[in-house]
Amino acid sequence: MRNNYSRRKFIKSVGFGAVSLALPDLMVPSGRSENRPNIIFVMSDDHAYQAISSYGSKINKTPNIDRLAKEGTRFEQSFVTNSICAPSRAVLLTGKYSHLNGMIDNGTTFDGNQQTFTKILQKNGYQTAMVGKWHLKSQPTGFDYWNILPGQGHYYNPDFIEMGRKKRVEGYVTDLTTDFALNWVNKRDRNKPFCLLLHHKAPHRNWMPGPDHLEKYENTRFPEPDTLFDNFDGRGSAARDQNMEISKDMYLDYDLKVDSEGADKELFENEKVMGKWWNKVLSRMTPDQRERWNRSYGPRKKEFKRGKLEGEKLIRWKYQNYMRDYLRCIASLDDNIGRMIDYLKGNDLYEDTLIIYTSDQGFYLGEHGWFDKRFMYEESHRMPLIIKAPGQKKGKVSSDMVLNLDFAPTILDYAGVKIPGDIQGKSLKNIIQGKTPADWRRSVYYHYYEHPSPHNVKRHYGIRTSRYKLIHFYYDIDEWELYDLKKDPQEMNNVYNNADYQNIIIELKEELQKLRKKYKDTDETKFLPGKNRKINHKGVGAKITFKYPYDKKYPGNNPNALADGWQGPDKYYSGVDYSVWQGFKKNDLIATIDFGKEIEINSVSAGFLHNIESWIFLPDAVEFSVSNDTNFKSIGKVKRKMDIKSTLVLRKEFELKTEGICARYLKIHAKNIGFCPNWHKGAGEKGWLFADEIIVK
Ligand code: SGN
Ligand code: CA
Repeated sequence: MRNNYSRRKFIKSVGFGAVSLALPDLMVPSGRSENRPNIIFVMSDDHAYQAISSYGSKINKTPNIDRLAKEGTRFEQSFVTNSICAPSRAVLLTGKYSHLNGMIDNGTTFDGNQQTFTKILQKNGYQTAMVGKWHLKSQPTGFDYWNILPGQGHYYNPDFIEMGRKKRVEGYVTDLTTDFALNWVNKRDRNKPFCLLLHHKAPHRNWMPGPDHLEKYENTRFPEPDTLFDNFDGRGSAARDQNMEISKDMYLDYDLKVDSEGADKELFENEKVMGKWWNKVLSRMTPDQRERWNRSYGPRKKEFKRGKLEGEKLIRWKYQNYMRDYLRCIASLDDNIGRMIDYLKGNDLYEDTLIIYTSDQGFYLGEHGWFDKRFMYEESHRMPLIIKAPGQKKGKVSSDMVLNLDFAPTILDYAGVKIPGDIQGKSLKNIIQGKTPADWRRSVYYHYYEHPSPHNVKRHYGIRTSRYKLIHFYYDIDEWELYDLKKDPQEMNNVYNNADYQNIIIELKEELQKLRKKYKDTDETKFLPGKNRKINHKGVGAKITFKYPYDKKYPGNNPNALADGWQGPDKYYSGVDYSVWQGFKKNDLIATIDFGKEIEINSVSAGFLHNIESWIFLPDAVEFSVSNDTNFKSIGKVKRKMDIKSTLVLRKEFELKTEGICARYLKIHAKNIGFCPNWHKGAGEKGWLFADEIIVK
């Protein structure tokens, strides 16, 4: 098998192979002691509890994850505090809610100078490592060893950044992540206990199965969720307005693997396709991998073409194939968890290691017709959580309400380290030992911020008790929802306005306020995006002519938007109002500003937006020229100083001091990147330049 061959080659290249894996380390002290167990925290990405057999999955089997559940504790009421990737990871590291650790959405950058549990472990004699998906933008801190995927990472032949050095590695991401992690365990300092964070990319979108499972489930028909055809009657505008529907928000090529290469137009009519980026992803494969892939996915494309599917039939077809790919990714994940368990057993590490399995949050597998997460509704609010602690009673199931906030203190507790007072979570050790404290929490608090964003889930916060869920959607709407989970476990009926529930609502709102106070999340405005500002300057009211017109989609407030005094904000949390920005697609911004008469110019400055996730790039340079007739003379060029690859979202001023130049006309030339560069998701597609105001003083 070709795949095995290349994996063997890889294993050799990192100097560790199957042989050393199987050898028990009898000769060396394992470095652990009674009170200081080794710790392995395994986190997958978007693994729904509905797709784990010990959680009662109706669609797949996960024998290896189930092994952990059989010997450990499975948590049935485990919740995330903010259902999205990077924020969830920041909560794990800090044991604090997003508003305190600062990582409120995927667009933010994690401040690695703050306290994290791995830094505390290091100070207390642990060696620590982080392998796999990181997604926090800043470099990892608090680890003796790290080897991470940049950004979201790739499934095939991914790049890894090992202690700052990036290289592409041949193989499948789930196998490689396990290889790197176990390799580190194998080479660790055996005089110290260790803590390893093993973070899998799988089964994150776009669900690309590994070479071992490309045809699994090919003939399986998965039961459809009851709510696959939900029409959102009985819910508010947040549920209606999202963009995460299997029916309309999946790409036929990138998500559903109906290859767009050479596809006839008719085949893709009315369907979303990704095009170039999908081909770019495919092009990472070796010829062998590509051939295997094409062989496995050829029949799907043919079937799609033959079926001429529409309406409900098409949704059903998409659901089945979404499940096939998603569950194939999980099959590799489960295999690799088996490989990890076998390694630990073979090396006499299994019994005494604290092993945690979880996902960064839950996920929709067609419930409400959706994929993705973000909502405080059940499927994305709940996360799978299995903990196997040394010496615990086997096969325990806990229905205590726990949070990802509790991971850091639980690990510190098991490591015998004092839990700092500013950590907001609670250790789960007592629960695992069968002694749930009498005052254990009876409600959990939630807050989601990333809006607007591609999936368009509104900002909301709320409270969940074992029976009720109260949610407040805010910012651009003001809507409350209440669900009675006992009568309505699928959350189909918002009973907020039902007279029978008015007393419950009063109680829940009181409790919600208490939690907001307790967790210090009372400032409603802190993470709202900045507002557009009005600035007075000499250019306001000037007339502008363009060499290339701005794009109709982003006209700013008006045709003279670049000299109307309106400027975008400095704070770019999700939800910013983009109305003042004029957008130029592929073209440079070349504009002449006519002040109507000669004026004295002491400085000129132009503001540009940087948001590469939306394909908006700062210009390389901005040149200013002046004239009183038609002969423009350059007065200076301002170069971009920031790294164009930066994923920060911000506005940058390009400012030139001009010291008393007099002129009637000012010309500005800002150079657009043209086409998205090779390293970018939109590689080869037209890039954007966004300008808001040219300030003349
Ligand atoms: C990507 C995905 C989204 C997903 C976000 C966040 N789109 O943008 O579907 O919600 O990541 O996921 S894709 O077209 O790039 O696949 S997260 O796990 O990082 O939070
Ligand atoms: Ca303006």
